[in-house]
Amino acid sequence: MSRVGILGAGTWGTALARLLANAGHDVTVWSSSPERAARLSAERTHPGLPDTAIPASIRFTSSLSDACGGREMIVFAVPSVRVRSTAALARACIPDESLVVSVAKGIEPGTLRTMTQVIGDELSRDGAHGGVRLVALSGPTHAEEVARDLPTTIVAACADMTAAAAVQDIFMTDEFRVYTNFDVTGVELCGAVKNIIALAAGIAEGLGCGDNTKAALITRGMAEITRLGTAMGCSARTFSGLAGMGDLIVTATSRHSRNNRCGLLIGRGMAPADAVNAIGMVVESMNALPAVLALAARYKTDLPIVSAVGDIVLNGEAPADVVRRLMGRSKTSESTGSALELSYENAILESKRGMGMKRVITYGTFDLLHYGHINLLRRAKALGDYLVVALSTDEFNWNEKRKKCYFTYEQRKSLLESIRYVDLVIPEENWEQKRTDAHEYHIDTFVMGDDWTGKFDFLRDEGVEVVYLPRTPEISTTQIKQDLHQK
Ligand code: C2G
Repeated sequence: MSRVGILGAGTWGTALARLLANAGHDVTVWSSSPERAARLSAERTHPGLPDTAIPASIRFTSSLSDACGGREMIVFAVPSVRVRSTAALARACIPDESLVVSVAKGIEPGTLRTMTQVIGDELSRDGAHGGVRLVALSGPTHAEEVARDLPTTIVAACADMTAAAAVQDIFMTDEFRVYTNFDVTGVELCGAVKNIIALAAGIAEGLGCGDNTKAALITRGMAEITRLGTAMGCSARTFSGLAGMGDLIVTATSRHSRNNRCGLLIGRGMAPADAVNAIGMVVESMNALPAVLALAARYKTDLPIVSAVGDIVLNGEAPADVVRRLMGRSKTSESTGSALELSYENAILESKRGMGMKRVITYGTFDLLHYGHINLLRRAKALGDYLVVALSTDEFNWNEKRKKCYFTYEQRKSLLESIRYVDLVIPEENWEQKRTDAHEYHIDTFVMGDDWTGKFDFLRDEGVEVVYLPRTPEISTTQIKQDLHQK
């Protein structure tokens, strides 16, 4: 039995509270409204779940310390636009070492951070929550169906798989099947962008389009989410999974979906703001849209359907005109070069893997390429047959290492690709991607210079050999800059 605090008494928070209480956990639900907490406590039904009885064991409160104090797991089930403020309010009450789960689906406008990143930002402000483990819980899960114990699946995502497994253990029931995934950013990105595709599907239906159009939007919408996610360093496999394809299907094809219903009203001619008011509840796609468009610009990724929704919702263009423009775009292919090359590469390597083909990966900035780098790459390649180099992007270098490179990412990439030891260069976008890369690229051996000794030993838990090689002592990019500066 676990003691759980659920922040947010909406339909999803209440449905999850019921699921956990019926599984024998001790559940307290927090609402920012004392009236709503009192009403739910007295009436034991939720307006959004009229046919569902709320178990007597669930306590409702408007006190965050009641909801969080002494809890092993805290679930953020508030709308995405309230996650940051709620995390700031709850920080003092959330125990360190607790599991903090986000079921909110969105990307924060401005910062473009995912919901677990937003919660992490706020909890880390006091420096006293280093032990908190942040997990995203997301998938094809209409609250109305979960509240009726209809068979449902969902993904618990965290770079720390023990945390994901702990959340899996708490939520798993005979009707609620939880899978784990490393790729927390990919899972959260799916949750945000699929709402926009669902809105598009509703708009199309409101215009009188049929199932063919809906299928096209789901399929091409999934391609857009995958394109953006892989550009961000997420695992392509995440997008064909439950949090991606699964959640998109259930959201784009169901009347339970507020995003879909809101799109229907817009397609029938209602102004977006009026459509949201008519739904009367949070329509997450409206909050996510500006942020996802900004992510697409940051990662230079073309998202035609998302952009079309932006033209309608943000620029006030007529849906019918936008659909015509979307359909009239220049011809293209379903198989993009990079995806084709990579899947081709992997197919070849998979076939050779049987002959013991070993794949090695290493990470770095590789600015002002010098013989110390070459020594590292040569020795790394000698440990296997295929060397992947994850090259730090300009953003990652500046945001995480405060390094300003002389050469841009594209210039450093082309230099690395010309080295005979290097077989593939991929972007290094964040510190967490090493786990997903190890699986995505079937890595056998991870290599770094010994200035990183011990920092990446966790990869051994993924069955990857970790090797730290002696640096070439007398040379470094910094040294080159200093020497040149003095001349
Ligand atoms: N290296 C080396 N000898 C040198 C300089 C660098 O062996 N004289 C190695 C480093 O140890 C590292 C690789 O070459 O393994 C790339 O070095 P950098 O570009 O400085 O990489 P760094 O900025 O340390 O980034 O996630 C890991 C980071 O991206 C590593």
